[in-house]
Amino acid sequence: MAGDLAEMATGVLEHNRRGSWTCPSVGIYPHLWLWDSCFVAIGLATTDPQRAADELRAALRGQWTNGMVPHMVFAADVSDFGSKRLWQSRRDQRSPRDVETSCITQPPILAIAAWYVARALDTEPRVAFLAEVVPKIVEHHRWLYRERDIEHRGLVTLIHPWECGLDTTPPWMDAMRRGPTPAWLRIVLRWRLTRFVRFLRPDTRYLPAAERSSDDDGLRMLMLARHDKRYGFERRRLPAGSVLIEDFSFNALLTVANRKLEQLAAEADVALGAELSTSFRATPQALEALWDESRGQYCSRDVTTGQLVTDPTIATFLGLWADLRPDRMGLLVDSLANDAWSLPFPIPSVPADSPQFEADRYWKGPTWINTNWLVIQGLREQGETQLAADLQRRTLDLVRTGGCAEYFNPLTGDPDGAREFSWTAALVLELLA
Ligand code: 9WN
Repeated sequence: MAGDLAEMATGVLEHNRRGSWTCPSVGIYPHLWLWDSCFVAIGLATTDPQRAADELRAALRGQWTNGMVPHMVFAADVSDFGSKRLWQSRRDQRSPRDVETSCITQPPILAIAAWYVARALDTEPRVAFLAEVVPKIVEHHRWLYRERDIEHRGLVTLIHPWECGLDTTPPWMDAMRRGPTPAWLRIVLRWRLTRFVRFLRPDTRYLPAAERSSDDDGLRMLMLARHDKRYGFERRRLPAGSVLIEDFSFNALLTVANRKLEQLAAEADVALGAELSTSFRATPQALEALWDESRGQYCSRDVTTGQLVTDPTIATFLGLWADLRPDRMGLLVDSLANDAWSLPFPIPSVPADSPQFEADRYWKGPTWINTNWLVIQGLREQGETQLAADLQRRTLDLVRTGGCAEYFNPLTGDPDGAREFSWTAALVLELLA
């Protein structure tokens, strides 16, 4: 049985392979996405470490001279006029000259992926790999703290939901609704005219609209990207009132990545410097300020209002791997057993008792394999080996039945979204190993 699953997963990664890197899914996602390629590398490390190393090298080809690693690197042979035109990365002198990229980032899991890959490589290629990638990843973390933690609070601020990876997650959609909305957009939204421009959306050409972001959320995200573009996608230049979020899941993953990077940097003999080390130490402590006592969960903070955005989401459980305050880690583990989280096919991206819960819609309820994988690592970190093993078994069963889908209905286990999705396949390989 495990053999069949591994074969299926390997087949998906082969199908989505684009030379030295892997796209998330042929058709709907034809380019390189940062955290997707990191998950792909983590999975491939168990079967083909050299290809895994190349996957990370390909993601780093997009790195800007200021250290930023963009969330997308465009495939040269795919004409995607709308998307490339949105970013126009080459207009910024700091972007790479040989590839086009987006101008924002994505969850900072490069160091985590590099750690898994390094562990799998033999000594000689490992030394060469670390010498090549560690200085680049260090520069990426330096950029995160220099350009996105400008108040030195220890938390990175995101400027667009696409940066958090959980794109349409309720806290971000709420924050966008509060953000500046041009008069014409208010009219379009009020009169529900967005459905008339659905034909402009590439994703609904491939998948049912009910499984994707709503037209309203989609248009707001596009308009926010255009707003950010006016200010060069630079957090420092964005005017007051812009959508700015200290995102919990991003910063929790950053904490894990910082720890991995410290290990890799020591091995590769790369100095982090006092300033970066100070920032690394500040983040876990700063994350505690995002704890919402009344609901017993971690939340993101809206930098503009200073308020926590308290809609419950899967993000809180990513704190387990960050290994924050022990009493709070215990509460998180306990709440996984609550009825709203403990659905037949866990873990939903939004709990079932939330008014925003929609079982088939993107990041508003479905179960995703990458977040399950991250929670499994967190449960292991907390010494909850039995719970981790149980979630691992249920995650593998879900894919065994439903295939390597992008996400799954947490009530029925039915597959949703793209059907041959790379990070689902890759993380299955990692879980099987
Ligand atoms: C925008 C590729 C990416 C993932 C994100 C997921 C989705 C893009 C989109 O697909 O985002 O970046 O087109 O909606 O939300 O996590 O990296 O798989």
